[in-house]
Amino acid sequence: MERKAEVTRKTKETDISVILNLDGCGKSNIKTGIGFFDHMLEGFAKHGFFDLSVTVDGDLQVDGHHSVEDAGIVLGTALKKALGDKSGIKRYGSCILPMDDALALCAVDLCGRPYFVFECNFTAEKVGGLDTELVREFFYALSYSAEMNLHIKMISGINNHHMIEAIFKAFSKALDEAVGKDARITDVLSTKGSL
Ligand SMILES: [Mn+2]
Repeated sequence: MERKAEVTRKTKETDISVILNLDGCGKSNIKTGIGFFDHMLEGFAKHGFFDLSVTVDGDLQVDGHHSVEDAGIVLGTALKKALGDKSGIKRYGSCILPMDDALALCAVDLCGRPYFVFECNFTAEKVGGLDTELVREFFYALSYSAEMNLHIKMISGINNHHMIEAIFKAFSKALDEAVGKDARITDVLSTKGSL
């Protein structure tokens, strides 16, 4: 059975729909109105082998904040929904991902409790149409709505495009591992009996 979810969310600031298939092949159809953010979500889908459709109609006349933050909320909600009772999954995943000068670390625990750590200092205000400070907002929102522990750390980096892209790809690889199944896990991987 495919682990798939479709979530829509409409407020006065944004109108968002996300379709996520955790057992996909990396196909994506992304339209957020922010080109660089589309590029990041396409990479996330590709490298995690997720099929992902994201449509964001947001108040970009204000700025990108609501669009990016709310996309994180809806993607996190879709992830939580697609995971169901989390039986059979590895739960933990991590990745240290290089991209030229940038080296990003990402670790996730799909434990049902949100916790977020983000250590990265950007040196540019914007990359393309994306405010670099929104990278933190996106992953914060995603970690809370998916109810996961998420640690992101930039080990080193010079170019802000590379740094952000390394973060998205490291997250993608870490998440792909965490949602992956292990034949030895017959129930839920927790001494509590639930995640
Ligand atoms: Mn790129």
